[in-house]
Amino acid sequence: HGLTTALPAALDRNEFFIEYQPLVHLGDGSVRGAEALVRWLHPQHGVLGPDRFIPLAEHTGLIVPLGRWVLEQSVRQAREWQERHADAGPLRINVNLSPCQLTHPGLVADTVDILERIGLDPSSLCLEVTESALIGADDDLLKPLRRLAEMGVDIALDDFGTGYSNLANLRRLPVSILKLDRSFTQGMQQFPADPVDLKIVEGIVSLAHSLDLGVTVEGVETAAQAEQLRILGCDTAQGWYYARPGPPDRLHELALVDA
Ligand code: G
Ligand code: G
Ligand code: MN
Ligand code: NA
Repeated sequence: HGLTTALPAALDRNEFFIEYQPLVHLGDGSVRGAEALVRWLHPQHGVLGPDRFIPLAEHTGLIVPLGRWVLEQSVRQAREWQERHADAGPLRINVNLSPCQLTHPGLVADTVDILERIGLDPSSLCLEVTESALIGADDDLLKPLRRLAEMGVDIALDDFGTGYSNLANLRRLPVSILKLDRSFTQGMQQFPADPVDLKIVEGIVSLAHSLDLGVTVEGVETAAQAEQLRILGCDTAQGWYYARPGPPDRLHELALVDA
């Protein structure tokens, strides 16, 4: 595969870049941070999304140095936002982790090193792990996440609600945020929302809050969705209604608008 063989050189040549999509507090509409989403500016094919190359990077092991690069860039960016917007409260950064990064022995040391070197408080970092990566996870897999959580890093369960995980299992996971899959948000498109989706989201929010977990919703595209999800008690939202993924300075503009 041409893309696969081009990946290692792409990292050396700095062809990857990161777009940031704001995370918004549903209660008051303020920007609280952003999710980092990696892209590849390929010299022939133009901008490639993560779906095109993350699976290849996972397969070849390049995901470990690429993931470390994404983490370092993102932590640096969060630090810069915080310096420029001390008044906006500490803006936070969410970074996606592949399952292969979880099993890599350097994860905790690399993360600690990056946070310390750049000077970002661990509580300003959230690592997103998909629900499917943690289904049936044994203690060896959970240990590094647990250590990061003890340091104050938030762990979010991404795409929550699609993985058929045992809900009782949640207690065992060092997770502090549930990131509801976009499919639930889609059920809120009409007003009133799909009654089954309403019941499910109501149940998830109530379970999450009783376990002291935050709830983030993805894929919010309309004011009606945002309003229904706010009424249902979701805490944080992300989606095109607020902003598409974009360059880091977009967050400065958005955070300044509500400051
Ligand atoms: O960028 P886009 O909105 O198309 O995101 C598609 C998927 O790619 C998302 O589910 C996201 O979790 C994943 N993704 C984006 N950036 C990264 C990254 O840096 N590392 C990993 N492992 N996945 C990412
Ligand atoms: O980590 P995750 O796969 O959840 O990454 C978010 C993905 O969802 C990215 O591909 C991003 O571009 C996409 N996305 C973000 N906001 C919206 C939205 O409002 N609607 C839709 N359809 N997709 C979105
Ligand atoms: Mn994500
Ligand atoms: Na997701």
